[in-house]
Amino acid sequence: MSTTAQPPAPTPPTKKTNRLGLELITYRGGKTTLCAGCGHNAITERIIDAYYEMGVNQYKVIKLSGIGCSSKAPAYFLGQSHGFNAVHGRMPAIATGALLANHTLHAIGVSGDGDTASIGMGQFVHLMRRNLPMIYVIENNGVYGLTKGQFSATADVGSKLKTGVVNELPPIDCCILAIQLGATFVARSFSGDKQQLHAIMKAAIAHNGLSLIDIISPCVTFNDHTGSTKSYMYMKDHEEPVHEIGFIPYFENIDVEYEPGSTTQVKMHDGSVLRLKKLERDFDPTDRMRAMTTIEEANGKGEVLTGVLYINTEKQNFIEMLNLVDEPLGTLPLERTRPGPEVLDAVMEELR
Ligand SMILES: Cc1ncc(C[n+]2csc(CCOP(=O)(O)OP(=O)(O)O)c2C)c(N)n1
Ligand code: SF4
Ligand SMILES: [Mg+2]
Repeated sequence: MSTTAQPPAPTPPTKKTNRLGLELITYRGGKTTLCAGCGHNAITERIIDAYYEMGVNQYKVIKLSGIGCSSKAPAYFLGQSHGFNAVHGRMPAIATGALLANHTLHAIGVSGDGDTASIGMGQFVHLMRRNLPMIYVIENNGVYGLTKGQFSATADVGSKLKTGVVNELPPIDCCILAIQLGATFVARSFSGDKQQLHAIMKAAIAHNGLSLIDIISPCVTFNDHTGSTKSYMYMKDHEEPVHEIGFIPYFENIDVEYEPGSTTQVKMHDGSVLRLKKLERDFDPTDRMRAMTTIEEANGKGEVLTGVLYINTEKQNFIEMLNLVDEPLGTLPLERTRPGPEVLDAVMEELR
């Protein structure tokens, strides 16, 4: 029998977990069926990272979408959350109904530029106007990817399809529209800007109102060539971040040094802090009118302004405005939702 001492067994590396004790992998969904290199896949990764880092309880999340390659994305993240893949352009109505039935849920919608700015425009504008507390992501590639690359309503004037067709209609800027109509967190980013998009996603999770995030997300199959203004190359040359974004969730130590003169500090609803450090231009994301004109001016110069373009943490959201009871409406018993015969008799009496 050997008497040689055995070396201690190596301790297995401890797995990294979030504040709920969950690993990143648990925030994933099914395997993507989108094209390799599609910007939408990169956005999915940022959503997974953000929900993991924020320690969101997946069982309290509802994922919503319309129709399009982009609208398939919710199948690829938060595999344990509720989901509803709606009709083309009709996700806002489903989201509104779902949150009215249960306002304790956290909602994230993923849409495309076609799903939002063409067929879905009628629903989109009312969602913005209502400031429904949810995240609304537009995966914006300037084309209808799923139906083989026709121009969408966000395509820029002069942008060229592979076939040589040039777009002559002016684009709809969903960020300007959202700010004008009443959304309270409006951001633009680029699927290739990992750091910025990550910070924006986390801040949007903390926001207590409508968070509209318009993300330029190149379609590698139909709109990533020379002449397109929604390609990786174009965005590399034309993206203009307005600030450096720092986001400190409420459950982390907030006492980090910052330069007050050049940094706008916004306290979010849940106690998290958003720090926006100015870059070249003087941009104040709390000034609604200036935000709209600055985006418009940049558009005129062919620049794509990115960052948190507008934020308002004071305005009531739709659920608060309706003064709903605390419990989800969907869980109320019949006796609290159906008026009794005496109430109906009184109404009938009034109409007599
Ligand atoms: C009512 C209806 N009209 C038209 C279509 C066809 N259709 C499916 S996806 C789509 C556009 C998708 O474009 P977008 O929302 O930009 O998503 P992407 O595929 O580019 O991510 C269209 C027109 C449909 N499915 N339903
Ligand atoms: S067709 Fe375009 S938008 Fe659709 S998955 Fe492929 S690259 Fe993405
Ligand atoms: Mg599209």
